[in-house]
Amino acid sequence: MALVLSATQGHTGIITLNHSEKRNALSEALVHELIGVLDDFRHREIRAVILRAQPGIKVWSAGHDVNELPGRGRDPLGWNDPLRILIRTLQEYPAPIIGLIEGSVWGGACEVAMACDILVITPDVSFAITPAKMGVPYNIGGLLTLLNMIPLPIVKEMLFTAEPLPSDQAFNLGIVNYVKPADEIEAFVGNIADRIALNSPLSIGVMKDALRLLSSAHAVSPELFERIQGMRRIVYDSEDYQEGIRAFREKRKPKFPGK
Ligand code: KGJ
Repeated sequence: MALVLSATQGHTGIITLNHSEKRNALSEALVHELIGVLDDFRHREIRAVILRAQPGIKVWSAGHDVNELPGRGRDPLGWNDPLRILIRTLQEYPAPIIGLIEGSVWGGACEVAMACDILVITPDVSFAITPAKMGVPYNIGGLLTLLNMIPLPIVKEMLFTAEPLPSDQAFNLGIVNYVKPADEIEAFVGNIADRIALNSPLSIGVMKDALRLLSSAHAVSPELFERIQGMRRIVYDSEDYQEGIRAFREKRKPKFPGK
């Protein structure tokens, strides 16, 4: 069974996450299929992409596949981690990606949403960024994706509490473009994609890339980078990290020793 479905309508490509049994967790296999579809769309010069889950779903995506997080002592979100590869692919994709979101969005899937160019959600959507529930030190690039979309006090609250941000707050803060009822969202998003497809794909592609480069133009010196990586290492070497992953697998609440 395909973990990801794809379809095209004129110049628009539609990607549907299709692994609801595992709540669309971003496993290596699912990410691989998703990137394969984006490659195909790129060759077919698709001008707008809609990224969605099955209609009416309760969980849009449960985030990183926790069972694929590495054991203690290895960076859980290193350069070649599937989530990292997916985020870069979405950000570097040469046409706009519209996130059509229903249901709850968890952990790394929040970053996937924030890596989309335009977000349209239903009122039942919530975004919970949960590395603190797993003892995971989120990575620098990932924090920057979040910081580019979410005001700092809200990012802090989301990261520290790991609790869901509701749709109305996400809309009021400008994190999402529109909130639409479930029975209207598909037509609404399709219409945005159609309007984008009438414009110059070259102009849009260059502006998207320029915005990506400008918004990632933070001055991170090698020293600062290495310092943050060193701090992160303390976390993924810790008992907290082991306990977080163990607790998820054992379907219980974690008890973090804080070391
Ligand atoms: N990874 C792997 N498997 C998952 C994940 C996941 N993230 N989420 C759910 N699953 C699997 C469960 O283990 C079940 O497998 C199945 O999907 C249904 O889940 O036991 P199995 O059937 O073999 P469940 O929990 O029974 O479904 P619901 O009761 O509907 O609850 C849905 C929830 C999304 C609320 C729940 O599954 C959940 O809390 N999942 C984890 C959400 C989360 O915290 N994700 C963040 C992962 N971390 C990150 O993304 C990152 C980058 N991080 O830094 O931490």
